Amino acid sequence: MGVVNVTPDSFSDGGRWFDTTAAVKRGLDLVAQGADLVDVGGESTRPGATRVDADEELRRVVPVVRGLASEGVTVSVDTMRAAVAEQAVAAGAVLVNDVSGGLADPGMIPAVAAAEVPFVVMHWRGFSENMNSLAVYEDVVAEVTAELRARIDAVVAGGIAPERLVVDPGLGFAKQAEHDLKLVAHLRELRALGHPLLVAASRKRFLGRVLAGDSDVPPPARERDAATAAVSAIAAHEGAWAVRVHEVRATADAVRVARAVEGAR
Ligand code: PMM
Repeated sequence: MGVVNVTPDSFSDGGRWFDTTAAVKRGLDLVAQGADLVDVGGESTRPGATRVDADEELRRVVPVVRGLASEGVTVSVDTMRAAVAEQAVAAGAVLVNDVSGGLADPGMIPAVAAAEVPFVVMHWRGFSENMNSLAVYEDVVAEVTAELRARIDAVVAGGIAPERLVVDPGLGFAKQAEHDLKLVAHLRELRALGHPLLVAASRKRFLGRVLAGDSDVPPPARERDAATAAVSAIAAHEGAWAVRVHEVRATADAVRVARAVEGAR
């Protein structure tokens, strides 16, 4: 899954694709690099980000979804708003990726149920403005798994078919670097929830921390793509359904290698 953030302020690629034509071109580039689907978002969720209003989010997202879908690209929409999900699906999106797992907007679950499209349920504890204060766990793997299970139950009770659900540990969302690493080390437990697993480590802070080593100076987000591909290989090896990344080529290669090694077992 390649990422196109149509935002001025996403932490790793903010401002680069903040124009419909550039964003559509970027999505096509990601497909050429090997992406099977392109995730289009219009609201930054970096820590501390404030929310964009719904009209602005629609203005950013819908033309890009339409442009990519009309080129035959499989498009998902990254949104916490039901109205954006609905209009994106009408414009050709075939999957709704809600980082709040349906918690941010009470209209989301009924909207996705009615649209009959797959839904990504991500582990989420609160909006970006204050999510760092929510990064408190005794056993992050057990708590994230239990909280995801509760969300799955709620989403299914709300009418979305269980076979349409994808789960995601929400790396970096109300999590410190050590929590993210622990979750990547225990993807198998998340697989045991019984749904396809999406892993989105791309360029995130925990990779910056790992790469900083003793220097304590993380490389900039755009220099974390090799580290991202390493997580992609691990995720593929652990049976993830998809990985969500900003640069696709290295990850597509990593996933191919992981699959070939699996095939040689
Ligand atoms: N992370 C971001 C945005 N959308 N969606 C899912 N399903 N999982 C994630 O971890 C996730 C996401 C934040 O990253 P970005 O703004 O750099 O793309």
